[in-house]
Amino acid sequence: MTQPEIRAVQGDITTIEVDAIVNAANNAMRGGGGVDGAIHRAGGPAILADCIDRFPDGLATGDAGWTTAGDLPAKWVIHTVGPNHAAGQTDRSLLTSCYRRSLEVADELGAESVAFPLISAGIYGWPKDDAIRAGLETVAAADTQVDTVLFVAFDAATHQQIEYQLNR
Ligand code: AR6
Repeated sequence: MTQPEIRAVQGDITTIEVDAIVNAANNAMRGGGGVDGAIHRAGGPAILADCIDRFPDGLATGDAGWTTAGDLPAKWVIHTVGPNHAAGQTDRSLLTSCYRRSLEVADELGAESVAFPLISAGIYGWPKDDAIRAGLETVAAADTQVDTVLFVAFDAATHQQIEYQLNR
């Protein structure tokens, strides 16, 4: 059993040079707002084309699947669908499943480094402190060949919150 090294970084996930970045997508997998919109904008149309091709029916909540990363520095985008807390999906196992399934997909790809955004913590309204805890504890307990996992926060305050939980 190997566990990855976990680090917190601040910035725009589309610029991070890792093997795979994770997208907080929706069930349809045809783009959206937040980090999803940023990834499709920065990666170009190849990502949407691959989503349509490989996921004609989209993805279930809690599941993950990969596409090309198009023009991004990463090799792959791993799309995962977090629970929409704001719409009443409060089953935490769906959120932890996103992290676990994303790392399983990373293992299928042979990705050694993976960057996650805070899944469900934006438009989907999962309370941020618990979204951080769910991500960190699931990755820390995962049995994966991935050796480095970055948690990417868009803003300084969130980055500090992640650092705090990581170091306690
Ligand atoms: N880099 C890193 N983090 C980011 C970036 C970025 N470029 N942009 C936003 N974040 P969200 P969700 C942070 O709303 O809550 C979309 O429409 C953001 O501050 O992107 O899972 C999808 O299509 C927050 O902490 O994802 C779905 O419909 C985190 O990423 C829905 O939103 C997640 O916020 C998914 O909502």
